[in-house]
Amino acid sequence: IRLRMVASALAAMLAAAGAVATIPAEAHAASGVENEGADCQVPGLPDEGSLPTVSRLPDPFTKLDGTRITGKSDWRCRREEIKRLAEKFVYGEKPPKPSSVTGTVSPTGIIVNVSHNGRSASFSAGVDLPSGNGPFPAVVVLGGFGADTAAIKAAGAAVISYDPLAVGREGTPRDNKQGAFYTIYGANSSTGILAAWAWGVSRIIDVLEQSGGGILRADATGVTGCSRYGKGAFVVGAFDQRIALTMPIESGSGGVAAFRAIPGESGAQPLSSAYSEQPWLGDAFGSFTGSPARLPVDTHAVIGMIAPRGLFIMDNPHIDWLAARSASVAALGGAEIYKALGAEGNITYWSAVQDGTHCASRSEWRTPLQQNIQKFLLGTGSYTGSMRIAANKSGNLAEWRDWQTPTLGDGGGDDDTTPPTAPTGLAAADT
Ligand code: MCU
Repeated sequence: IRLRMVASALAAMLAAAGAVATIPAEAHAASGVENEGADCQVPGLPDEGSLPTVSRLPDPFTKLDGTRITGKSDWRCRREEIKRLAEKFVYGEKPPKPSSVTGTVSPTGIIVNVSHNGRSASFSAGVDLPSGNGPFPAVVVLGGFGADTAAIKAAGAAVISYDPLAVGREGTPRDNKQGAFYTIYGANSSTGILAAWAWGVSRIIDVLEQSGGGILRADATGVTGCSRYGKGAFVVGAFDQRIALTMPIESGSGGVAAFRAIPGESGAQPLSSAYSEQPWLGDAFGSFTGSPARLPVDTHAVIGMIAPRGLFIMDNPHIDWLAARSASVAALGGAEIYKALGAEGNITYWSAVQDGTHCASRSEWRTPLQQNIQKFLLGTGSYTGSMRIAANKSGNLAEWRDWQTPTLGDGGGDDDTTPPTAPTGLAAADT
């Protein structure tokens, strides 16, 4: 009976919220929580010294215990393993919500105040609403360039202008990192600034949730950015399951590009350069710049952390440095995870574009950008994702894997914990 009461209360809430219920289940794959797998029991992670060399993309479906997942619901805890491996060896740890997050949302801006363990920090972001009546979905735009903000607004989403450098600065040495994240977690934190930027976006979403959703909806957030901010957008989407749509642009090395593929891609930014140019990646990645084949995860698995949520990857095949062939390898590998989860239509990779200018405004992406916003943030339209890979920067997945994509059952396999609850705190509170 209590369950039924919860269900009807939930239905009433959804009806009151209006727009939520209109988003079809497949498209509205975003979660109500930052990390659905937080309660998964993950075996001990390997030590850096014991990692085997695996020259192809590691099998994303094989768990740390050596067995393969068998059901779609098993992805929840396999994703948690990938998350922890990616934190340990690639990005550094992204801590969960701090003990206090407060702030405000207005039609022109968002203020975020955070405190944790006796340390406090604040940062703000701009808000630019589309025409019409809210509450609106929003796309967080990292940095001030490369994203088609006019197209975002014309599609009916607000733009949240986020300056990542306020949360994780560039130009600092690794032992003296700066910005709101490091004010809280310490200047010698080993977490790289991409994960710090992701933490900042998660705190913005916390504030949206607390605001009551009158201006901006908290359940329909996208993220985008170009170049270094494309790397950031990718990590933001991977590490917060409340993000419904992730749209990295020309993200290159340290972004979508498969780490293993980069050394063999002529002209691509070397991993040592991506590691040293800025503290984008975590300090631990320094051990892998010359041996990415020892990494237990690659970026195809980070794409898998986003699955089955909306993902629209944009790349530029005209500048070798941007590593678009390696990104296509990751996208093709990651798309296998979307397929296994029955959500192949939720991923798009698009590098077939004319203009060679880095972070240019591109007419080819305008329509799919708006269709992705409609599908994942507004719940309208009938868009289906696809691979539009430039011929000169097209990787061959067959050369990069020795595993096959499983047919995952609809029920659970041997899920490691209780099944996921409905995307609301209500069901959990009922148990
Ligand atoms: C693709 O992103 C970076 C690239 O990794 C850097 O090497 C280069 O200096 O800057 C690019 C960028 O952020 O351009 C705006």
